[in-house]
Amino acid sequence: MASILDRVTSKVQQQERLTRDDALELFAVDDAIRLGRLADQVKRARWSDRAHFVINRQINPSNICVLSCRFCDFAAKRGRANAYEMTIQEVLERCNVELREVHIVGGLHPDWKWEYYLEMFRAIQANFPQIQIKAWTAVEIDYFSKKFRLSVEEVLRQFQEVGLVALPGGGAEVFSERVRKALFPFKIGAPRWLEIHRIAHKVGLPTNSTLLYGHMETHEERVDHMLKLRELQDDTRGFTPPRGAGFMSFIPLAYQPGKTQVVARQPSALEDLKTIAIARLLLDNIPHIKAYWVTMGEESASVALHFGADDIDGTIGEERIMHAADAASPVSLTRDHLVELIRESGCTPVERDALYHTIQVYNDHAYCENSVPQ
Ligand code: V47
Repeated sequence: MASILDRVTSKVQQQERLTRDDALELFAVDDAIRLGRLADQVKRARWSDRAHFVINRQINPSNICVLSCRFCDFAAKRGRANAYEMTIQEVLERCNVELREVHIVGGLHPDWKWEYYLEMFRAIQANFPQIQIKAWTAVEIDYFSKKFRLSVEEVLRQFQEVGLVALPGGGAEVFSERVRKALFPFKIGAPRWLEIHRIAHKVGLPTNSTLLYGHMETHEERVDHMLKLRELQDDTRGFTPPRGAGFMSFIPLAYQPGKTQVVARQPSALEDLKTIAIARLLLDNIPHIKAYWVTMGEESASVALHFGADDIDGTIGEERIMHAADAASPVSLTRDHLVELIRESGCTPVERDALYHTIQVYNDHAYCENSVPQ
């Protein structure tokens, strides 16, 4: 009988979709190198040897959060020594003229007013018109909608008016009620997360998607999570022609255990690479698979560019969520460092904006603009 890798190879050649069982069997294969090569072929058919990155900055305006999720080391209660809140001026101080994207997410703050959130974006737009704002997870959008008694559509519409161009993929964790009850019982679950992304796609906001893995979830739960994303993407992609507003990317987030004692250590590099490869093969309708260097580490992220990933996020500037959980990676990387990292892995660095439009292709030491197929 043909092996799972033979069967999946033939499905890939025939452009046939992988099933739940295929993905589960792939998690069990020993030949991770062959799995990676197959995912790399699929990635290359779409993106050639290109690897995307963005000059960006993460800003977490506050870690004060009404929730206390068991897996999270970032959130704090007001009055605790590590609790902080930024003024709009402090948010602006983290922006500069080099940036293409700001990625803004934070705790569910108990008292900030709706106007504060809108004013933050207005100030960024007024001072740095070249910056695209990608902000607020579905968890935050749900919170704003309930707290300020606005529909989700209205929350998104008002943010779009002041510059929001995309939603990040956070807050999805893993779409499993079993895990939710154990690790984040008061946070929205899969149906609401998916509903909010569906609405975002409908109003023309592209979004990202994530999976938090390497804690107590099973491979079945990982695969079911990815399949729910694939299903939503089938439904909503193309809501807004010509580009369509669906998921732009999928980002597997390797869990950093920090002080939570949920697990003793983060997933192995092999587990990270297999998850990237299976995502590339299973998520045939999500264009970008991101190897997030902050959680994977630079070393695994550069290998992941040969296991199906075509993106490594960006310069980041200041990362607080994973570093609150003692992530070993740096908090920031320079553009030159990212370009070198990608080149050393044998790929062509492609600088992009928040919506994956090409800014520069770094061919050897020269570059040409806008030459990557979208
Ligand atoms: O939702 C929290 C995760 C997410 C830990 O959309 C942790 O481009 C690992 O979503 N170890 C927020 N993960 C980060 C996020 C993200 C990051 C980069 C790019 C994009 C994008 C989105 O981080 C949370 C949660 O799933 N998280 N704590 C931890 N200790």
